[in-house]
Amino acid sequence: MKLTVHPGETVTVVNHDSATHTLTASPGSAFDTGPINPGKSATFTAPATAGVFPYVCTIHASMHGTLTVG
Ligand SMILES: [Cu+2]
Repeated sequence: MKLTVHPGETVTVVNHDSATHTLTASPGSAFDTGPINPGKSATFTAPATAGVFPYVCTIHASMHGTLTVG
């Protein structure tokens, strides 16, 4: 999934799935929601600098996307 946010923005992630997921910057450590249980949400602060930040779900290796900050 591709997401686009503004630098420093507070981003809320809602897990609409039936499994627990994370949204974790990788490579790097720019953001990490930690585990988000089904039906729950988590917030993180977007990086303060513009760029494209790949992310993964640390629980499901096949799940990944990019967060574009600009
Ligand atoms: Cu997952």
